[in-house]
Amino acid sequence: MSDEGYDHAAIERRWQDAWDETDAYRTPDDVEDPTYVLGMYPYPSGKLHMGHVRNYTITDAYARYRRLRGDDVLHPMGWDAFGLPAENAAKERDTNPRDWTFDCIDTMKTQMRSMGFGYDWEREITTCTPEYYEWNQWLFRRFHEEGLAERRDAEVNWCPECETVLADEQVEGEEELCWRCDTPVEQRELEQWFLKITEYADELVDGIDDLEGWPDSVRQMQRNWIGRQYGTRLPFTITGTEGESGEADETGDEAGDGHDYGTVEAFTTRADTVFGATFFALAPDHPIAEELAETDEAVHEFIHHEADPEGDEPNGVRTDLVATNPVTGEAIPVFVADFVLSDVGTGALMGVPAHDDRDHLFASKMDIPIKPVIAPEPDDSEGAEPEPPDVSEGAFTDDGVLVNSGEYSGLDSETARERITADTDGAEEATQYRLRDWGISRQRYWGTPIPVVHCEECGPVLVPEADLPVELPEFINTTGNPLDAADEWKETTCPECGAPATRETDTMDTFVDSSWYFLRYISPDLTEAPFDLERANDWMPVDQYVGGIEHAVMHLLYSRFVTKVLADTEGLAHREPFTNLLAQGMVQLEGEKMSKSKGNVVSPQRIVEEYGADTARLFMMQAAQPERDFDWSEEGVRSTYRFLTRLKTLVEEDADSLTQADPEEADTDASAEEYPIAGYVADEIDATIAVATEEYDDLTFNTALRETQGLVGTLRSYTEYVDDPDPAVLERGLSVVIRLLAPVTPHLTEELYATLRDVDPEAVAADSDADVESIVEAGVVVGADWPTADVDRETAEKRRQLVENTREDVRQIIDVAGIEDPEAIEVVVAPDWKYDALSIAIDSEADNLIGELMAEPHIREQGDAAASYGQDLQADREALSMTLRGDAEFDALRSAAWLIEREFDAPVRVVRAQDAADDVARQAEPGRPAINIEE
Ligand code: ANZ
Ligand code: ZN
Repeated sequence: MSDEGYDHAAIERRWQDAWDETDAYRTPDDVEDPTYVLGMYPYPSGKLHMGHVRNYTITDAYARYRRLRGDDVLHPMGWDAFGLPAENAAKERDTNPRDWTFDCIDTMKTQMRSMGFGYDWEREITTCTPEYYEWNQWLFRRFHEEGLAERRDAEVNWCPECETVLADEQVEGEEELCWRCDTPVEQRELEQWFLKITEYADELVDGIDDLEGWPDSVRQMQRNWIGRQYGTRLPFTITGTEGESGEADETGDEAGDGHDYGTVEAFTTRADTVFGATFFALAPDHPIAEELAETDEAVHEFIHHEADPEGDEPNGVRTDLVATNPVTGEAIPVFVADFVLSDVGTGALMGVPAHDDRDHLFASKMDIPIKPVIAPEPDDSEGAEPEPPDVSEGAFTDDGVLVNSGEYSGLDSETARERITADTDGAEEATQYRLRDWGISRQRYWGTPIPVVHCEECGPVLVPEADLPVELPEFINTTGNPLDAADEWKETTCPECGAPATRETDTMDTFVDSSWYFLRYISPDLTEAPFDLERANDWMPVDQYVGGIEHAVMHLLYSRFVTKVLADTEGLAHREPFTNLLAQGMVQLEGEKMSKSKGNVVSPQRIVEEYGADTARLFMMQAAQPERDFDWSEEGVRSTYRFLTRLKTLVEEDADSLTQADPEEADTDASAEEYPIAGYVADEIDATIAVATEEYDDLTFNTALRETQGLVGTLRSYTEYVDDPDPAVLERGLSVVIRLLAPVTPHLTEELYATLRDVDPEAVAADSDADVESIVEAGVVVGADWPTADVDRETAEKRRQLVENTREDVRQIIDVAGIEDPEAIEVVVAPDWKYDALSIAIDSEADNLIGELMAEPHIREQGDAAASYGQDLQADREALSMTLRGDAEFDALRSAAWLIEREFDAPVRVVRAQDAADDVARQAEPGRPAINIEE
C-alpha cells in the first residue's frame, strides 16, 4: 500500500465474501420479467484479458445500475468451452481437453470474482458438459425434422501427409501449408451437414430494420453478409461452333452450327446493360465447363491448374462455344472464368466490361470488346443528348440513360431493367443472396458429436431422442480426428434396423453452442427441454447484450436464425434474441490493440493486486465511451486510484461530523435559506443526479462518471471553504456520490456506504451470519435506491450555463475595464416582464412582434424600455430560446454567488431589477444579468 493508497485488497475481499454469503446476485426463478443483461460468454483460454475485463465491467455496471433502479436483473455467466485451442493445448501438454478446459475455467472464475462481477453463478453454463450439449443434439434433431438440416458435399482442407481434415486456422500462410507437417494442403469433397439458414434469409434482412437498439455498423454488416440483391435471370442459348478452338467469330455468324447445350440462365442486377454484353462466362465447376474439359485441353488445364477464385486478378479461358443474347439476338463468346462463383446466382454471367469493374479487367486482359451502353444523365438545363462515357481506362458503373440499346435507348436504367425483364421471353425477376447455408460439420474431437449413425442399409440415421446425449469418448492423442480412432465408441448399431453401424465422427461448429446459450441461462438445470418455454417467453429477449465487434456477423446472425426457428417450431414468443446491442471498443496500448501476439498486454491481475478491482473498473469506464477504442495508461490508473483514496478520506472525515438523519429526508431547501452555499451544493447534487441518470441509461458511463467526479470536487471545496458545512446537504451529497459510483466501483462504495450509515464495515467480516445479512441487505448493492433528482436535466443545465456565463461576464468586465481590486460586485436579474416578453416572442408567429408584445398591458406599461427590448427580440428572432424564469435565475445566482465571491475576492450582491439602479437594471436580460462592479 503506497502513501496515497488504501487497503483495497482487504475491502474488496470483505465485500466479495459478503455478497457470496448472502447470494446478493441471485435471480430467483419466480421473478416476472427481469432486465436481462448479458456479456458474450468467454472462451476459457485460461486468463482474463483486458478485453474481457472491459466487456464484463460494462455489463456489470449496467446490471448494477438497473438493480439500483429497482429492477429485477438477470446477469449470468458461462463458458464457451468447446473449440480447437483446447484440443491443441491438450495434445501439446499430453493431457486432455476436458481437464485443460476445466482448469482454465477455474482460474478465470477466480479472476472474475476478484473483479467484483456480480453474476448469478447458480445459472452458470459450460457448453462442453453433456448436460449442455445434449441440447445441441436435440436442436439438431429438431432442425432435421423440420427439413432445416441437410447433408451435402462440401470442400474441406485435407492434409495428404497427416491424412486428416484441417480447420482453416490450421492452414498456414500464402502457400497454404499444414500447420503440423508443412505439406501443401489440398481440397477434398466430404459429405457434411448444413443448417438451412438461407430459408430465413428474407426475414433475417428485413428484421434488421427493426433492430433499433443495435449499432448501425453492425446492422449494415449483417445486411452485407446476407447480401440480398434484386435482379433478373436472363436465358442465354449456348451452342458449339465448328470453328477451331479460340477462333469463334465475335459477330456470332457461326452461332448455332454445332452441338446444342441448351439454355443457361445468367443472373444480373443490371439487365439495363444487356446491349453491352460482349462475353458470357461460366464458373469452373459449371457442368458445361466440366463437360468441355473432357475434350478441350485448354479448358481442362484452366479448371484444374490455373483457376484461382481467391486471387485478385480475374483469369479465364476462351471456349469454342457461343451464347446468344436473348434480347439482342447477338452471339458472344463463352469463357470459363474463375471470378464466376459456382454457388452465386446460376454460376454463369453475362459480361459487360463497359459497366462492371471486374468484367472490364477481364476484357482488357482477354482482348474482348468493350461497348458502352449507359451514359451519364445529361445536364437537363442544356437539353443535351446523352454522351456515351469513355470506358477505355475503366468501367462506368453508375445508373444512367441507355444508349446504343435499340428500342430501349433513351430510357433511364431503372425503367429499362423493368421493361427488358418484362419484354424478354424466359426472363424473370430473381432475388439472389450472398448468404450460404451454415456448414456445421467439423472434423475435430472437442465439440458436440453430431447425433447420427451411418448404416450400410439405411444410410445416415438420427440417434433417437431417448439415446441423447451422444457423449464424447475419452480423448485419444492422434494426428487425425480422435473420434475416428475411438473404435469402440464408433462402433454401434443402427437405430432403425439394428445392423452394425458406425457413428458420425464429425462434431458441431461451436457457433451452434452459442446460438442459443442465452436461453439456457433461463432454466440451466432443466432436464426435459433445452429451456423452460413459459419462462423464456417472459424473460426474453436479452435487454442489453454486450460484446466484441468480431462477433457482429456470424454469432449474432446464427443466434437470430436459431431464435426464429425456435419461434416457429417450439412456440418461443420472440423472433429476435437481443433488443439492445453494444459493441465495445478495443483496449489499446500506444495505439495498438492489446494482444498476446503483439506482446503488449497489461495483466488485469497485476492491476487488481496493485490498485484494486475498483480502480481498474473505474479507470476503464471513465477512459472512453464503451464503443470507443482507448489507450491504456498507467498514469490514468494511478490518478483514478488517488481519486478513490481521496473520496474515502472525504467520507470518513465527514462521517464523524454528520447527523444520523436519513439523507433522503433532509430538508435541503430549508438549509439553502440559511446557507446560500449549501443551496448551491444542493442544486449541484440534483443536477448531477439528473445528468448521470440519463447517461447511465445510455450506457455512456464515462460522462456519468465525469459528472459524479465533478460533484465530489464540489463537495470537497464546500467542506474546505465553509467552516460548518450543512450536515444534511453534505450527507446527501456523499450518499449520492456513493450510489452514483456504486455500479462501477462496488467494493469501495459498499464500504463507504456502511461508514456513512455508521456501520462498522469490519463487522461483515465477523462470524455472525445475522450481521452480514443485515449489513448487506441495508447496503448499497442490495438495499439502496438510485437517487432521484429534484430537477430535470434541461433545467439543471440551464442553471449551470447561467452561472458559467455570468462568471465569464464578470471576468470580461474586470479585464476590459482594467479593474485591479474590485470593491463589490452587483448582479442584477432582469424584471419579470422581460421573461414574459421573451416567452411571447418565442411562441409568436406574427410578423409584427412589437405589436403583439404591446398588446400585453404589463409590457406596454414599460414604455420605451419595452419597445427597445422588443426590437432586440425582433432582431434575434431566429435564435431565441427560453431561459429559466426570473425567480429561478435569481435563486440560482444567489446560491452561486459564493463562487464569484471566491474567484474575485469581493462581496457579491444578487438583486432583482426593481432593487437596482435604473441604468444598470435596464441592461439586464433573461439569461444575462446586468453586472455592476464597484472599484
Ligand atoms: C451484368 C452486369 C453488368 C452486372 C453490370 C453488374 C454490372 P454485384 O456485382 O454485387 O452487383 N454475377 C452474377 N452471377 C455471378 C456469379 N456466379 N459469380 C460472380 N458474379 C456473378 O453482383 C451482381 C452481379 O454479379 C451480376 O450483375 C453479375 O454481373 C455478377 F454493369 O450482370 B452483373
Ligand atoms: Zn440400418
